[in-house]
Amino acid sequence: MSLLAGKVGVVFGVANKRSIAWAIAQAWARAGATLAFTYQGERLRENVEELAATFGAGTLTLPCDVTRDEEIAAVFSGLREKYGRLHLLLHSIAFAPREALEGEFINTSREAFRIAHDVSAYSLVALARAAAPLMDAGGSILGLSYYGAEKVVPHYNVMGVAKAALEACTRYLAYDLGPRQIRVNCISAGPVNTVAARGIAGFTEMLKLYEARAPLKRNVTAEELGATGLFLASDGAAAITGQVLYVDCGYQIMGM
Ligand code: NAD
Ligand code: 0WE
Repeated sequence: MSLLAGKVGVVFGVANKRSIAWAIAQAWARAGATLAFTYQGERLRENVEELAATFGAGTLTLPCDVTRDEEIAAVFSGLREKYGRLHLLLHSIAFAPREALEGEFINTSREAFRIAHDVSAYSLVALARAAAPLMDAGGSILGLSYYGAEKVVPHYNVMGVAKAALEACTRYLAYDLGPRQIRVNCISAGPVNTVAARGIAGFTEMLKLYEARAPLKRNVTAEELGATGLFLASDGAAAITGQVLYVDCGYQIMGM
């Protein structure tokens, strides 16, 4: 079943094999998509090149720190040169300075607020704008959010505010890009043990809490996020845009 045969995609946010971006990339690639990957900086270059090479030696990998306009521009001119078109874009990127995720939200500095929003929310707008001219046969743009966008999750702090912005950006981008048949959606994932999550104090307890409270009595797997990412990229989701789809074993529906 080659749901994405003939599609070209670009994946932002692979750090290692546990990254949610990697799970979604694998699902896309297995469904027949041709993928390119970006990496945040030299520190992650080897990791990403090695993983990308599992899809063939010719897999395009490009550097992209999303806070740098010139690196974003270089990614899309690289994609234009190699493929001339684009159908899929995955945004699986978030960052806030560590101190902003530790104390109280009220103490968030102007600079931490700016960085969190620049990296985690504005970047979706910048990437969508650069991608759209290449998506001339329509497309699917996918971001990753978290429940802290809609309810207070202690210590998620400014990241929750940035995810609320990401979800609103998803809706406004869906409106702007809809006439070009480019869809924009978010998966709101339950907690997954990745680099971005592992450093968080109390993360193991959070996994246990989800197991106890979620209707499915377990945590979501990376493979399941891949499967939902594939659905949202496929024609099965052709009329779905501007949405935040919870993939969290049902945790979000609970009131108590
Ligand atoms: P991860 O650490 O594997 O991925 C985060 C990625 O963000 C890394 O690849 C990192 O290089 C990239 N990044 C950070 N700053 C960047 C910058 N300036 N430029 C370019 N890239 C940058 O962790 P993950 O858990 O796979 O996170 C991926 C996405 O999923 C994030 O948006 C995160 O908020 C979201 N998410 C994670 C969880 C979870 O529990 N792990 C739950 C819900 C949503
Ligand atoms: O979006 C995230 C985490 C994103 C993240 C992680 C870090 C750790 C290292 C953003 N910035 C940084 N900065 C760093 O210096 N998640 C959804 C995972 C997560 O993070 C939490 C959570 C959950 C869940 C933080 C507090 C509470 C819950």
